[in-house]
Amino acid sequence: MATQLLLGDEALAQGAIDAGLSAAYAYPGTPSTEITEHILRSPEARAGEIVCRWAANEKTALEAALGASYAGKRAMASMKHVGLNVAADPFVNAAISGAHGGLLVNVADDPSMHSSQNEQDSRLYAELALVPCFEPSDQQEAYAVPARAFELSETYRVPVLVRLTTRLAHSRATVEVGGQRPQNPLSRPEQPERFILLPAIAKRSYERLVGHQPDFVRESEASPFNRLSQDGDRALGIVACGIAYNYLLEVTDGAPRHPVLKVGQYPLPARDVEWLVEHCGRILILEEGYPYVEGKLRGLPPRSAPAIHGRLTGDVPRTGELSPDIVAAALGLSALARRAASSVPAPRPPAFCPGCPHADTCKVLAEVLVSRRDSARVFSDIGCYTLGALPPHGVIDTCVEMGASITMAHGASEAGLRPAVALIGDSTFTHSGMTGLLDCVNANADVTVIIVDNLTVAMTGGQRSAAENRLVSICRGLGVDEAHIRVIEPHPRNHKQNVAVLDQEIQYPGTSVIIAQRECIQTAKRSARRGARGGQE
Ligand SMILES: Cc1ncc(C[n+]2csc(CCOP(=O)(O)OP(=O)(O)O)c2C)c(N)n1
Repeated sequence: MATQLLLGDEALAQGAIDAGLSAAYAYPGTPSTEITEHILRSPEARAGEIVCRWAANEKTALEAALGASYAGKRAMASMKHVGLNVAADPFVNAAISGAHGGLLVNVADDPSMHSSQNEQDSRLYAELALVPCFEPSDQQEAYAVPARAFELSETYRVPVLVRLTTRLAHSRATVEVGGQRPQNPLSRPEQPERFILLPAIAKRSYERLVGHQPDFVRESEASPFNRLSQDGDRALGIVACGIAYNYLLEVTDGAPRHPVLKVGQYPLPARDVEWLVEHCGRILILEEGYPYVEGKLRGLPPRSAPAIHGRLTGDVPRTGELSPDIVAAALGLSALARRAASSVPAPRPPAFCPGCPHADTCKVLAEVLVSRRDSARVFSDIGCYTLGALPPHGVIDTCVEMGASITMAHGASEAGLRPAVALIGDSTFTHSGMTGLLDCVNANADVTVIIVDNLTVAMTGGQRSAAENRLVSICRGLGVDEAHIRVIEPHPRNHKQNVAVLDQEIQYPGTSVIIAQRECIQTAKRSARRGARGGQE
């Protein structure tokens, strides 16, 4: 055994490597990105020839992992919570086809929306797909989960969801690591037809999956990630899920005064829940995300005895992430000594980096739209360029979810709202913008699409973009008229001519694409530094 100082994300990745992982696919997204970055940097992963790739989006990542699992290998796909919306189709259906080699779907949820547009709770997806879910409470458990999750996946031939939340994903602790399992050999599924989800086969497979539900409950009851302590004052019983258990230990100096059910594996361990309900006067539920366990325990109509307390009753705030202070308050303990106010940095509004090419594109947009502001709308997307919504630019009207810029502009234009402009990043375009552009071309929609191509996925730290230097040919291949695919360099020295190009294309009553290409100022600086150090960084 050795110890390493690891983020929760990294501990999960290292646990998977040590548990015989062969293939890892992912699309970046905070707070999940470091899972894949750890594998990309790992000497063991390199020595073991573990395939590790950024995919075009979460759906393609999960499907590639499913393919590796079909080939008998242990595989995983990693993403942020909203990424699972994109990958929901393969996720739910892979539960029916089943896995062959162990298959993990690692999802990092972002309660409090530190870098997301919602705080959806991935445990509901595990329930929707009828598959087990793990939720580690600390970095050591994040390391231990993959071995157990791969085992469960291979025993029952189902994908398994692993849920992290922001604070665990992004905080470091020492983790004991060691004991590498070999990778699986290449093999074919024993019943290959279960991967053909024609209705007759899918019905049988679905029955199989439903039939395993009691097994999953039994596995949860026997799991080392679930633990019931019956000690202490039974006036109150506590259910603490995932990182909430860690907070509970923190505020009680490791010795809670009441019985505690620690939950780290779902479905809920029914026997332990029953014990708590039968023996405790009241129950307090501590969980990050939705009041998921709380809703189950309250029942419908809500049970009157024992009373169930949590987010639904206001004992814990209904939204946002938990903290030790919130847990202490819910237990009626005095809040922990807060850090001196002066040591907490004042929040700063985000802004474009000095020299960012997106800022130049926003200036071009502002100038072209100034005389059309009453009618023109800019439908945008998620990425650094979304900062164009904020002062001093204020040129963006929408940002809903990845890919929604081109498609919303299409619908708005056909509804009569013109000029309709779509502003989308290069990675977002290949993630989920290309199909929307095809719709525009097929309808010859009056939409001007600006792809801000900074040659990287800047928002999440500068991963490689999926279609580096191939955007023109992709747009051509999707059928955009060659004469209306324009490439500009967003730079102050080109401002005037870029304004003229955008002005022309907005007047064109069909689908046009402007590719505004200049490298991200941050990746450019990094590669310049690397160059100066002879390639070392
Ligand atoms: C479904 C989903 N997956 C991942 C993310 C995280 N994310 C937000 S924007 C983005 C890509 C940004 O890259 P790009 O479009 O090239 O714009 P840039 O930040 O480089 O300007 C990613 C990965 C997300 N918000 N939603």
